[in-house]
Amino acid sequence: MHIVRYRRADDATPRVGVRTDGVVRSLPVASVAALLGARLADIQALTSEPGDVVDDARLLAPVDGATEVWAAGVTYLRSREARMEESSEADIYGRVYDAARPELFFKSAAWRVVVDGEPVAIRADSGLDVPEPELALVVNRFGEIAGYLVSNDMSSRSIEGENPLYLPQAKVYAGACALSAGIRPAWEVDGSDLPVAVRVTRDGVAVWTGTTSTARLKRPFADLVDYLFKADNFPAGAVLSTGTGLAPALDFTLREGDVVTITIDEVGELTNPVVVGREHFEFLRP
Ligand code: DO4
Ligand code: MG
Repeated sequence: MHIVRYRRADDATPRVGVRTDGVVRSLPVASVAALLGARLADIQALTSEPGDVVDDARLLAPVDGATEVWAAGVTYLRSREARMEESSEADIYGRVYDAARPELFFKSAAWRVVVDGEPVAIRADSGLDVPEPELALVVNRFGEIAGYLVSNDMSSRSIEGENPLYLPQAKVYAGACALSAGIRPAWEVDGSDLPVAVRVTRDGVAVWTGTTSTARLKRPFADLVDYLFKADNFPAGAVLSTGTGLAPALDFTLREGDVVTITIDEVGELTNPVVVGREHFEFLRP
């Protein structure tokens, strides 16, 4: 079962439901943000009794309202290595990998998130660009992990590599944050050892593939959530992308027209075509 946001053919209002074996059913809650304001036990109870079948649902990005997307960095050995190769300041990545405090950064407001099938972007002023395949935690306002999503933390390696203080520009821009459409409830799946796979195709040919497992994540999920909630409140919950364990060699860069597919067993699949520039994202509105 997945928790989804959807829109009906004849109704502009986004709604919340559950999707099981391809069938969407409605839920009596106005938004995912409202759902994430509830305790885990109440979310589980609400989603266990869905209403009518919705036969014309178009799935939307799985977050809304005041729910923010955050991300963790350098949480896998492969990410540490890749950053040390690309950066003018290699040492800081080694230090953060070993430190008690994780790297956490703001990634996206809910309205800026793109979903499966929509484009992801390369910045027009960037020269070296990658998708970052990541498992994302969906956390309620009480810091309980309610579910999981597939996330693509699109990144400019050239901008971050030039100077780590450019990280927000390397990570936060139109089309930089993609999430899979359905939240897989945490009470249905153990996220601690899930295969993660990426495939980038160019003119129908795979130009980069990779696999890893969430078991290689250096930090427990609960530690990442604890640090996120240490000094801030999330009344509409948060999505916390847990970092990438997959990075290509430095001679690979994404190009316009590539298609990125990320699969996490038991959680979902996320496929997005790649475009260049912010003009492709005027369809996103708060
Ligand atoms: O330190 C830069 C960002 C790292 C990141 O996004 C990752 O490891 O996934
Ligand atoms: Mg990342």
